[in-house]
Amino acid sequence: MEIVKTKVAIIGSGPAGLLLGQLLYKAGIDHVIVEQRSADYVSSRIRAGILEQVSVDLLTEAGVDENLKAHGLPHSGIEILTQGQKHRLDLAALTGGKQVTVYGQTEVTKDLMHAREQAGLSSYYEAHNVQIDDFYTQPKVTFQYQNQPYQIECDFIAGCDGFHGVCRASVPEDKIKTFEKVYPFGWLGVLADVPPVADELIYVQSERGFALCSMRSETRSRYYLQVPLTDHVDNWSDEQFWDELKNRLDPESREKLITGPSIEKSIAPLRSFVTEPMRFGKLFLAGDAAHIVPPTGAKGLNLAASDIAYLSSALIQYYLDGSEQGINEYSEKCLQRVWKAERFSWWMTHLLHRFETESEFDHKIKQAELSYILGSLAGQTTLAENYVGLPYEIKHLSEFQQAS
Ligand code: RFL
Ligand code: PHB
Repeated sequence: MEIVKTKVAIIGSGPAGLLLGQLLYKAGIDHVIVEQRSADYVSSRIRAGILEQVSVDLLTEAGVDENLKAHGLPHSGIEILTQGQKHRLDLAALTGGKQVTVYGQTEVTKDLMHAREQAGLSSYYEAHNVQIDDFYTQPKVTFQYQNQPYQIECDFIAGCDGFHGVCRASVPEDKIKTFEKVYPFGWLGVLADVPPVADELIYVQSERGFALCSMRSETRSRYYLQVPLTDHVDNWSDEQFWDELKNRLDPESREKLITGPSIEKSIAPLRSFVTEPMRFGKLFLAGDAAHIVPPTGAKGLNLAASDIAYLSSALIQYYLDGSEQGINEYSEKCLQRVWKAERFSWWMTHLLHRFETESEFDHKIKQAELSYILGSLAGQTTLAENYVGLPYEIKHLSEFQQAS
């Protein structure tokens, strides 16, 4: 058996695990990443597209913002289409100048993997049968790598292994509580090399269900349709997808929509899910391993980033001056922000989707709520300040260094 000793073992090489690795590397903290999939698989997954300003700032601090600054598209507004009318929310004007950046999660992942490779840091891709043990005493991670058994002995384990990972599943049942809501529909997503229908994202509430017009660049579009949970991607030809999208759009957008062959098509179920607490002895959960939001508020990747901001800061504090304060506060601080993002994502999902079970009364109330939000400065501000991302404070590496 190969024995590896390190300070932090990171399980999962999604954006959460990679970003934590990069921030620990910057602080000179020894760590490894263990990932069950191949590097190619990880770097080609198509997922999120919107970064809050605080996430952009964190990627800048991690030193992986070169491509982001060159190719990310800053957006200062979004459109909401309801009852055939588009309404623009001027995010920047409503939030004192804040905006979001359109930059694919795929690109974030590639940038972080590239930085990791350049720095020559240890990653075990295609690790099989990953298991974590003794995280209340002396943490261990075991797995098979290139047909060899490995054991990592470490101070801490960072469970960044997503919703289906092994870390949350390893916590004793009496130490963990989960909260869940599953929605009766999914999002059918299509990626296509066609120019976006508009300069800004359009969130569409229609009698036929929700739709979203998003993008990855000026030449690559990402569109979504609300579909029943029972639907299957094979039921949707490209032509059927474009026809249904057109049916949910306003006449002007329908006219402007440029269609083309899909380069990716998939259905994602929608779920709200929170784990409490997010720390178990020397095991920390971060990102989708700890919580899931429906994608309507564009919060999943951004929450993963804010968890990592808190976790990296806590670990840096521990290794620089021996203080356990950040470690002890990790779960509570994360959960405060997580629940607010859960609430916002749930609310946006309710407001904009068609629920089969909703009565005519429920439907009318929802229309009235949307009409109120869009017609009121207070309503618009509430939506905008949640969408651009709620602020949070952490101590940065440079501040620790100045203090010591
Ligand atoms: P990930 O990305 O799932 O990465 C977890 C990694 O752990 C690995 N793993 C294991 N490794 C070792 N051993 C095991 N036993 C393991 N089990 C799993 C996995 O292979 C994987 O590599 O979690 P992470 O890092 O927490 O990142 C979270 C984000 O990926 C997620 O929240 C977002 O994609 C959500 N999301 C969005 N978030 C936003 O902020 N803005 C958006 O616009 C947005 N749009 C979306 C989204 C998610 C979507 N889908 C597909 C659910 C749109 C969609 C359609
Ligand atoms: C995306 O571009 O994939 C995207 C954008 C906004 C969302 C969800 C997904 O709310």
